[in-house]
Amino acid sequence: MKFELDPLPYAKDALAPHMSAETISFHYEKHHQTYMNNLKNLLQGKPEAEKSLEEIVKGATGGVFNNAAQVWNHDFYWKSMKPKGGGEPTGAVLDAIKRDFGSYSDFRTQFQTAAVGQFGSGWAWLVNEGGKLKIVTTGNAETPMTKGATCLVTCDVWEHAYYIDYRNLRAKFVETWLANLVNWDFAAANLK
Ligand code: MN3
Repeated sequence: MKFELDPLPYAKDALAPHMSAETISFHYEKHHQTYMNNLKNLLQGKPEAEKSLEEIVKGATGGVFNNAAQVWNHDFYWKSMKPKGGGEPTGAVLDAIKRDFGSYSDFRTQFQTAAVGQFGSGWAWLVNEGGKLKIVTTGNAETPMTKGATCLVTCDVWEHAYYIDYRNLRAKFVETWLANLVNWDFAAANLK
């Protein structure tokens, strides 16, 4: 792998006012970049450095796993948001949500509850597992992609994701993320 972050899919101020340019600057240029730097240092001169990021995440443990998975999770997170995102999806994603959660409103409530209920640092995900959509949460760097699930979107619920804009109010952040930020086009592409 190249050990370079993918560029952000939008300008740093493109998600304001729901997510500030300051949050994105710290999160992408400091947190995300640090995981990449750590991974590069850990794998320098080792055969794993030739593998793809996905292969490294799936095969690693300990510090290599933590940093590689956080690189992957954050790349997936940036793509899970877009300017003027959020709200109720349409098309195949909405159909699958209705099939597996009953209604969009029920999905939203369950996602909110799961994301707010994840104790400490972690992630809330919408995944496709064997043809059924599920909401899962993971702690720290853990990621459903190592467990055979196809990830559709993820919300980062580490404090660094929301503390500048929302302080301690994770519930307000998740509510805003669902209403204004989540990228259902990305979910639709991952569902195909
Ligand atoms: Mn983060």
